[in-house]
Amino acid sequence: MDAAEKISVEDEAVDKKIFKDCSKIAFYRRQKQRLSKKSTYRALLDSVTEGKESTRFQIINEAAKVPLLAEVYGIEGNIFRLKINEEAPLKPRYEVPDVLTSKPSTVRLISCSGDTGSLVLANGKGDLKCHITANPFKIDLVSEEEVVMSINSLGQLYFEQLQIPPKQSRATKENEEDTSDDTTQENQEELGLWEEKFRNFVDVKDNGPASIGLDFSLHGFEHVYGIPQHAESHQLKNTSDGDAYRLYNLDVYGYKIHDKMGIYGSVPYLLAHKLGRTLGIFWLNASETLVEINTEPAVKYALTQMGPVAAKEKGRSQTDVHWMSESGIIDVFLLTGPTPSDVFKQYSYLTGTQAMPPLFSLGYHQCRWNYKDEHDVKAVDAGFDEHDIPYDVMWLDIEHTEGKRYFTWDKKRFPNPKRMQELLRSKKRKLVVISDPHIKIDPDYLVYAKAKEQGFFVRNHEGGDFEGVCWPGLSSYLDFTSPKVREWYSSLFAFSVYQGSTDILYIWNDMNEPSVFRGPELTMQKNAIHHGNWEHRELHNIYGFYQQMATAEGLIQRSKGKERPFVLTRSFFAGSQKYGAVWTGDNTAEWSYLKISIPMLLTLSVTGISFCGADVGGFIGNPEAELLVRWYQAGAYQPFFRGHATKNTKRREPWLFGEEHTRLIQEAIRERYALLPYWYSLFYSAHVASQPVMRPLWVEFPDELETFSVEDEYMLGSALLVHPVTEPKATVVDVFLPGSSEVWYDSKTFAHWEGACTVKIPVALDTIPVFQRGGSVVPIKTTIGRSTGCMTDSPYGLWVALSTKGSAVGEFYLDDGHSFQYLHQKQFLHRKFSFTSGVLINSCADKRGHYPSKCVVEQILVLGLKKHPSSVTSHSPDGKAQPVAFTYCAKTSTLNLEKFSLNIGADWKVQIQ
Ligand code: NBV
Repeated sequence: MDAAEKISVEDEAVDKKIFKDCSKIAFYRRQKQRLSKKSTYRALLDSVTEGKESTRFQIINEAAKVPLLAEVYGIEGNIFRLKINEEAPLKPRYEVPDVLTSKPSTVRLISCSGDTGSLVLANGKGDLKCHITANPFKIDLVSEEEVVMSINSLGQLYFEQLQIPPKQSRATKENEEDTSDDTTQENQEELGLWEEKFRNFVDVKDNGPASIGLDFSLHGFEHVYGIPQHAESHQLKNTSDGDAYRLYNLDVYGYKIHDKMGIYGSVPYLLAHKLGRTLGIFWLNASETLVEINTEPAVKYALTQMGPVAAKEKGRSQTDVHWMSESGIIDVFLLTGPTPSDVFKQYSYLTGTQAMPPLFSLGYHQCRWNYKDEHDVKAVDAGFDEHDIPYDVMWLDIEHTEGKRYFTWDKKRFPNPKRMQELLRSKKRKLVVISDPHIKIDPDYLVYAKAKEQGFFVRNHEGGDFEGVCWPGLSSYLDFTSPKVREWYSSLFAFSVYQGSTDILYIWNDMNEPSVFRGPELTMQKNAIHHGNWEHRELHNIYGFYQQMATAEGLIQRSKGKERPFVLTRSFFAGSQKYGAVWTGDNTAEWSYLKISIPMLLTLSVTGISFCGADVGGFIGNPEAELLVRWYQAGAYQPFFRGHATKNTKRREPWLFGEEHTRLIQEAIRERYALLPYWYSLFYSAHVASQPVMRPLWVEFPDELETFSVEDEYMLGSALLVHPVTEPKATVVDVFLPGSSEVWYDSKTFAHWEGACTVKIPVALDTIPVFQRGGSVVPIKTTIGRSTGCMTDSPYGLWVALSTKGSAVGEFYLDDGHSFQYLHQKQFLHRKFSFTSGVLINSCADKRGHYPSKCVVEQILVLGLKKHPSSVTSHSPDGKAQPVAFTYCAKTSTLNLEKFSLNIGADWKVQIQ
């Protein structure tokens, strides 16, 4: 299939035949077949050695007799790590590098073994224990005397030892412990040990079978989440009657929804939650991975004539999670919580937190495949100003280049890229251009020639450069797994090298699964060779991670380390949050895709990737005006906010759908801009404190069972609850307001409700159901400009929503919005607002930070104030007391302080009497 063919094929929905389901995956079949035979592992506890960092012992399979080496580590912050590898593999097995932020600090485990058949390892405090049973081998994770998780209690530990290829050794059969009776041609094919066929593709495996697997039983848990990316519900489903969740990064244009097939990115990290405890399982493996989930609920329902009734309480609920990977080693981190917030911190301790985005990137982004030429860009840019719609970033897709040669410009369409960027700069706007990992094979193309000369491409099985077809035609693929290649790629972003680039140009990495048009499942052959002679199969899922890493580094370097980068990537892995933003790829302009964007983004958010979004409007197809409006309204309340459309779609800039719809889109985007101070503060909290920006309700209300399955609404930070309208012609939405001691305020009408109820909210096309939680303070901008940069000096407002006890707290973070000075020079402002007993106080939240701001708070809105005040007085830092003008509305219990003017960064208070 060539590029043109691909587009025409892609006019239709995804052709699932191109992609494997589990039955087509040989290591899955092998594990299933072998596990049905039940051969168990035994831990040899007389082999235990206690090293400085870990406790090691051998485990042995009763059939294979070849020992495996298990290592248990205690890691700072209540984390356990279990590694299992062959004791003496024929050659080293791949261990994923570059994902762990630094070597995690280990804590000494104290062994307090009971009897000969078991070993107990405890963390320093003794409240967490690993109870290892020798035969059959099993590990129980015990927290405060409760077994919360068992490992290998189902006996699914599976480890294929590396073997000498059959051609080289007549003794092979002896090593193939489990296949000795399966030597028929047919069976060899079925097992896919050294060769695996799929459609017209043959995967030749020089290393033979190397797959691994292990089971985890989560006791008392029936709610599990995570393991993106799938177009599926937030809460993971049982896989017992269908395919496992697949983690294999693939380019699936118009992916099907409610499907467990792998799409663009993979984070092999699962969270489990129950009342009183949250856990995480981080399976550090970058090869193709499958995850089976089996949940047994505590309560079974029986059907009677009167309808379903809860049958007798069955012991305890349990969720079994079975991980299987094609190769590598078992390297798994057990995050023990106990709270959701603790698990987020534990995970980011291992993989890093969300990069602090430059402020502009939280504004609205305008993209299309393609904005044709400079003139088109100019006209679209002007359109925003004409219609008074703020936006921050113009995007250029692949056609901006000279024949899809990244780092170049099509001279006819973009004769003067710097001039174009100056126009954007004059409005404090930015440009993002695309840069894919495939490089056109063209000796006259400098990027190609240099990479070729230095041997920077992925190699094929035969040792030459890997060649595959992508947008430019025949291409080679940069080997981003090599530090040298990354260093070189980063250097291409230097202003002196990247002709026509300026400091307002940022980058978009697409097709980095990697997408290879004629490849198996539209990706790279698994036996392609990377740096260090590793096969592609070992590291497939981390390829895109490395491209984004090198791109972000390039943008930092071009500014001599001063400026924060912005890089959007389609493919990602655990830890990608450190390098920028992620989006959900090629979705479709249908209501169901708008709806599923919420759970998809919630899943990314709880797995560390806070900066995520879905193409507004739906990439494929033409949304009707109502859908487009609803999508803008939803997108305005999602972290990465970009309108995008594929090539053959009708133009859909916000003003092309009639006056009324233009106004509604404008309104939604303006709401986004009004809330920017809150967004930015939330990103700071994600960056420094690991808390997701977009939060499923269970994260904020972990003690309320009713929240555990909610995924049509969510929290932004801890203050706002958003329930986007995702149904056509909606006149009402059912909004669940959690928390029996909470009070919630409609952000527009100020109507309020007590929590723990579902309310019917009437909606018109201009309604975005957003509710502020009583007890919170949300900082906003009161004046909206053309772009975030134009709003630097504009005034602030505070929405103070009182709790049932009449109090509220909130935070506000500010820095220059673009540099690393907040980090290196502590040039930031971190304020705290608190309201109690009628007094609102603005105080410093972090004394280390200093950042002068001219901005004032000019409006304060207090929601839920029951009594008409007799006076309001402000007390400024110099001790001056001044009366403040106010209006009070008894009907809605709101107090509005206008004509207020106190600096946002100063200590002051306002007294309401
Ligand atoms: O570069 C073109 C598109 C891009 O617009 C889209 O956002 C990506 O997800 N890209 C995929 C490649 C082609 C898709 C058919």
